[in-house]
Amino acid sequence: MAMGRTILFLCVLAVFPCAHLSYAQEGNEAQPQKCSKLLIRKEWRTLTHSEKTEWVGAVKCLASIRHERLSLTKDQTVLEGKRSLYLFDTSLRDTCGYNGPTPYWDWSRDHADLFASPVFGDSAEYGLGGTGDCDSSPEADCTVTTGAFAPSTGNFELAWPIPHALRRNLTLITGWFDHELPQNRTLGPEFVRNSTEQTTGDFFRFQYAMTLMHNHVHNFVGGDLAGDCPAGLREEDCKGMAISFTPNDPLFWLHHVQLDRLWSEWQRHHPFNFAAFSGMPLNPQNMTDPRYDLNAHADHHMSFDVQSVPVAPRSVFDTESWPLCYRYTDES
Ligand SMILES: *[C@@H]1O[C@H](CO)[C@@H](O)[C@H](O)[C@H]1NC(C)=O
Ligand SMILES: *[C@@H]1O[C@H](CO)[C@@H](O)[C@H](O)[C@H]1NC(C)=O
Ligand SMILES: *[C@@H]1O[C@H](CO)[C@@H](O)[C@H](O)[C@H]1NC(C)=O
Ligand SMILES: *[C@@H]1O[C@H](CO)[C@@H](O)[C@H](O)[C@H]1NC(C)=O
Ligand SMILES: [Cu+2]
Repeated sequence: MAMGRTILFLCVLAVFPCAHLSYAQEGNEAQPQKCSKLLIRKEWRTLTHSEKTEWVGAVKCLASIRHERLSLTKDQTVLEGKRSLYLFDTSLRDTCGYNGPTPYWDWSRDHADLFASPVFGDSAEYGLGGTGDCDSSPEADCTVTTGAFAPSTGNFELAWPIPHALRRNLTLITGWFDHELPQNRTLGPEFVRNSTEQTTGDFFRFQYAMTLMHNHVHNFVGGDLAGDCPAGLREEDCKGMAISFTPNDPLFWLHHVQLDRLWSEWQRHHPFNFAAFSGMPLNPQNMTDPRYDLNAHADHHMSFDVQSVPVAPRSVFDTESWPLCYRYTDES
């Protein structure tokens, strides 16, 4: 459940499809509970090789547990292939025995050369792999061939929401937008600082900046993180999908934890920010988007997808309280 905050947040942001996210709240709400300990979240490059290896191992463990819940398309068609059990951080720990820190990717450290980021490491033991092979053959499909999730590492296949290889196509200019600016323009420390320091008390403006950073990392990485339809699947099967492919890339979790960390930084930047929350649409011209809820407020129970229990934003404001129980290493 430790991913809950980002999940919640981005569903409010609602520019990227939210159905790819899930929040599982455990326990009994009527009984206030205390954190027995605080888990620590750390930047990926500060993890030791053995911590990285353990995290990668737990991700593979979780991704290998297949189940048959959820139909995938809007018309309730279930696609071939068992999906992995992939409800993240809590399951990594409870189901796959992970005990280490929850990692995040602070991409602002790499803004000047995102391609050289340590998150794209090629170690077959603990690297998350680099850009994919988009060219060697028509079937190459931007499959990631380096790192611990490459098909060549053996008897392992990611499977969200169906079994298929991890794909990436790192690029600063995607070609998807007119007059496109480089996708890293919002990923440097100055933009991040502006986002947290120039939006005091204004959730709407903070949300807007967060959405840009969120989307631009998805766009830069491409492949699964951009939710691309795998080559083996018919385009029309992908189109109606109620669940996005984006969490198939383990980098998804590192990126979303970073966004959660920025929210936490913003909350601590000024007392007006801590409980600031609103359901304002990002594009006020378009009130018809069903994903926007103008009436959303901190006590509003928001549902995400069929696997998740609705949760009120207020219950996840404080990362150091139950049910979240974590903190970031760089917080004082
Ligand atoms: C974006 O990346 C390019 C190429 O790596 C670099 O020259 C540029 O400074 C970066 N822009 C920002 C805002 O970091
Ligand atoms: C990969 O990204 C480049 C842009 O840098 C684009 O031209 C190309 O079509 C993409 N390849 C695939 C297979 O999506
Ligand atoms: C940060 O804010 C300052 C002051 O408003 C502005 O001049 C600058 O362009 C902003 N930088 C970025 C990267 O948005
Ligand atoms: C408004 O949102 C709806 C639902 O997502 C979409 O179909 C429509 O194209 C949007 N309109 C504009 C002007 O963006
Ligand atoms: Cu996302």
